[in-house]
Parts: sequence; C-alpha cells; structure tokens
Amino acid sequence: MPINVTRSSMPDFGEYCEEIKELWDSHWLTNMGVKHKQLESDLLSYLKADNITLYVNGHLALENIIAAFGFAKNSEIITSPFTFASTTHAIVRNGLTPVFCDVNKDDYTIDASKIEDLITDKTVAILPVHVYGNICDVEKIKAIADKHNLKVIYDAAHAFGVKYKGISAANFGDASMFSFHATKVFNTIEGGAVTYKDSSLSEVLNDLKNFGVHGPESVKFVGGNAKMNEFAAAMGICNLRHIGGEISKRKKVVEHYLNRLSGVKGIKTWALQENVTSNYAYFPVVFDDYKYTRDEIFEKLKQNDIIARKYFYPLTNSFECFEGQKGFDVNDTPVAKYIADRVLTLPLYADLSLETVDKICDIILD
Ligand code: T4K
Repeated sequence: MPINVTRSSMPDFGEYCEEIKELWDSHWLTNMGVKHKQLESDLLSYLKADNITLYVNGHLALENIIAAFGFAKNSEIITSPFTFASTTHAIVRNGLTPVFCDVNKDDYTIDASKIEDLITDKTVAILPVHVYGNICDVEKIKAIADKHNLKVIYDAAHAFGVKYKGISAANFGDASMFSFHATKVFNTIEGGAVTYKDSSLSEVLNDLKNFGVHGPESVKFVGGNAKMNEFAAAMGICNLRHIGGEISKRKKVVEHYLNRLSGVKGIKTWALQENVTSNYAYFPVVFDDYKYTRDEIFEKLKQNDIIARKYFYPLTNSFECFEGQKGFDVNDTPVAKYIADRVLTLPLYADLSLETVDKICDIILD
C-alpha cells in the first residue's frame, strides 16, 4: 500500500452502524432529516458560530454564500491564487471577476498590505484563504473591509478547529466556508458548511441548496441541489466525537517532522503561527536552494511508494481554462509563484506512524 498525502479518518465501524441504524427504521435518507439537524447543532457548538448551513461539499457552500450576497454581475472579488481550484472557480462560476493578490512568504495567506492597491469601484468583497489552516491577517483585512465597505468571505476549507487568539476560525469576516471532504481533518465523506454573522442569510442559503424552493408552492431563487444527505451527516456526528484525539495525533506527527527537518539548510518547514491553535491539517515544506529540487524530492519519494503532493501548484491564475484572460497572470503574484514552484505537502494523517515519518525524512535528507 502506498503512503498517500493523507488518509481519511473514520469512526469505529460499530459506532457508525449504530448511528445510521434509525435511518433503516425511518427510511428518511436526505433532505434535512434528523442527522442533518443534529450535525448542524453539534457543529454550531463546536465551532462557536452564530449561524451555520450544511452542504453536500465545501465548493457548493462557497458558491452559494457568494450567490447569497447578491453581488452585481462582473463585480470584482480580491482573492489569492495559492489555493485549490475551488476558490477561484466559485467566484468565476458566479459571474464575478477574481482579482489576484499576492501571498505572504511565511504563511502563504493573502498579503493584506497589498489588498488596498487592488480595490476599484467594482470591488465588492475580499475572499482570502486560510491555506493549510494558517490564519489570514484577519485584523488588517477587517479594517480594510470596514473602510471600503466590502464583504469578507473566508475560504476556511482547511481551518476546521483552528482558533486565533482563542476565537474559532468560523467567526471572522461576514462568512466562512469549511470543507468536510474525506481528505480533511474533519470529514463527512463529502460535505461542507458555511458559518455567517447575518442570520437573515439562513433562509436564502437553505433555499439555494434546495432548488430555490422556499415552500410547497413557492420557489424564490434559481437554486441547485447541494443538500448533505443523512449518511454523510451521521459520519460527521461520529467523527466530531473524536476530533480532539484526531488533532492531538496529527500534532505528534507534525512535531516529529519538525524534529527531523527544521533547521536543515534549504528546507523551510511549516511553522505554527503566533496566537494560533492549529488543527495540523497539512505539512508543507518549501525546498529553496536545497541539494534536491522539489520535483526531485517528489520523484524520490514516489519511487519509494510515498505520494506527497504539490499543493498548491499550479496557481489558479495559471490554469489553462483561464488562458489569455485579463488578470490571470502569475507574474502579478511573484511570491505565490515562488512558493508554488518549491512547495511539497508531505503525508500527514492521524495514524501515520512515526517510523514512516522517519522513512520519509531519511529519503528527503538522503
Ligand atoms: N477550498 C480549498 C482551499 C480547498 O482545498 C478545497 C478542497 C475546497 C475549497 C473545496 O472543498 P470540497 O468541495 O472538496 O469540500 C483533494 C480534495 O478532494 C479537496 O477536497 C481538497 N480541497 C484538495 C486540497 O485535495 P485531490 O484531487 O488532491 O484528492 P485525491 O483524490 O487525490 O486525494 C488525496 C489523497 O487523499 C489520496 O491520495 C488518498 C487520500 N484519500 C482520498 C480520498 C478521495 C483518502 O484517504 N480517502 C478518500 O476517500 O483533492
């Protein structure tokens, strides 16, 4: 079996069977059933959010929260390209224009000092990414948004369980999207959610994920279908019971990587941010003037059946689907380009053995 970049955490089989037993009695499998309602309420208390709406995946959660704000077509949203395809696609699929801001060289989140220069009379929002679970400069971003009357929507896909100064990542900006995909620290197989400040958004988000249907004889929006089903919600209920243990185990793996790799010339390891309680979602390493390039390390690991990933290369502003479009140019975001060309995310999951971490580090250090 290869060692992949991650491996889904799963509850004990018996625990999951117990959780889904009542679905056999009720025959109620989807459309906001009891498990959906319970998970919503469990997550509200865990994330300490004002409001939450569950989704079938994080991407549709992001598309729908952008839609819910009702921005005029062709408005601009300032975002960063060092992210998964989903972030940029969610903006474009809403008929809006992403304006790319560069990232910080230390934590790879949006460089807040460069945001104001990108604001035009078409700018309606900022969509920063808490990439790898690293928290953006939420204070500076809030100050800019307040000054220019912009919405802030965080892509918090990686930030489940992360806190900044003791405040949950679910509480920054106007809204935050979380991914509960199988590869995430907390998973519902596929799934996602939006947390938000303005409770009046709840109605529109719930309608949008259900074809825009508001009531038996009322269809208010041109919505799609993005509901989380009962089996996914049951998986979430089980996984949430074990989230503390999951994060502690990940922390041990990260600490072992750090013991082996920090301080090595040419290797820049992930670093815990000040005032942040991490979820240890990813372990990115930047190879900069190391004796091997990122791509050589990737191949060396692969030859040993270890599948690291180049998250996030290529940058979203270099995707071929946007080729030739104005504003999609990696040269506008040189720091993001520099990192994307050198970064590798190493295998990380709760049950990854420290012996395997040693093997990975031995290969890297040769
Ligand atoms: N915003 C950001 C910043 C994101 O990173 C993402 C998703 C989103 C938005 C959108 O959220 P979702 O709509 O996905 O909820 C994976 C995930 O599919 C994706 O959720 C994630 N980001 C992205 C960073 O990674 P791939 O194409 O790299 O996944 P894949 O299939 O290669 O899987 C990676 C490894 O995970 C495998 O080698 C083994 C392991 N794995 C995978 C699956 C599918 C498991 O252990 N179990 C599994 O079921 O995209």
